[in-house]
Amino acid sequence: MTILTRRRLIGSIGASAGGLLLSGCDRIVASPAVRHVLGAGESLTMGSQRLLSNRSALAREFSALDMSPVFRTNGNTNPDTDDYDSHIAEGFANWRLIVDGLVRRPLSLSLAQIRAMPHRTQITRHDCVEGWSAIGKWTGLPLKLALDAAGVLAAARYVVFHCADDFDGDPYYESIDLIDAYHPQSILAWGMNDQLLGVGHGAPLRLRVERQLGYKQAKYVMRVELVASLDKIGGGKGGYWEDSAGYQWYAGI
Ligand SMILES: Nc1nc2c(c(=O)[nH]1)N[C@H]1C(S)=C(S)[C@@H](COP(=O)(O)O)O[C@H]1N2
Ligand SMILES: [Mo]
Repeated sequence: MTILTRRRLIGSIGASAGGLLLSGCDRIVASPAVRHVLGAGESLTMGSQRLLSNRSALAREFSALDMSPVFRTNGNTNPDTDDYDSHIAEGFANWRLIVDGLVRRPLSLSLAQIRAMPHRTQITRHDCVEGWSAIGKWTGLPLKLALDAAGVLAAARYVVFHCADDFDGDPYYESIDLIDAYHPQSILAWGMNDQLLGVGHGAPLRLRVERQLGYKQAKYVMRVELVASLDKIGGGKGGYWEDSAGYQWYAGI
């Protein structure tokens, strides 16, 4: 972000934001097919049906007037590794998002490819467990589209987000279940507040999973892995803070 000119930033978001892709994407979100996937399952009991449809409800979306003048950064604000430094220097031209694990077709996507896919924009409130909130505008690839492109296998139950940063050698990672992964507001964001996502907020790609707390919003995402169990990932509790500080894995709000 630092080495990109303002003109290029505005150009790249401006070119896509008003285009057909956006409306196409909004249609995807509104389509009964997606709702069917989210609330699906003829054999489910009434109780689990209710649970699923609750979880598919949208987080509140705000208007541009509600956006916080300052959206603070938190946790790691730069992975500070040699590898990441080179990506900054190259404007993330050689960054790849890997989608692998329990998928039919593992993917390696460049940012150019990701930005050429349909995107969704949402203005939402971020709630950090430390007691602060901020309203920001996020633009990115619906996670569902990445998962569909890779072809999720029936054995997969969780999506793990591997990040480029660590705390004292323990890599930051997070995970969600497939209900949240297919939620229409779950996106891999590459834009924030009408600019390309900055380093402090997780460039070049960060998760937005709007029904959960701040620590689930993994920044610096470089790999999305589909797994059947979280047992063998990190400390086995599904995320960096879950492993190290006993935070809840399901941080629903
Ligand atoms: N990779 C990574 N993701 C992360 C963190 C982090 O330290 N590393 N911190 C989390 C926490 S606790 C919060 S509140 C948000 C902060 O996002 P922001 O810096 O864009 O405000 O990122 C979350 N995701
Ligand atoms: Mo947080």
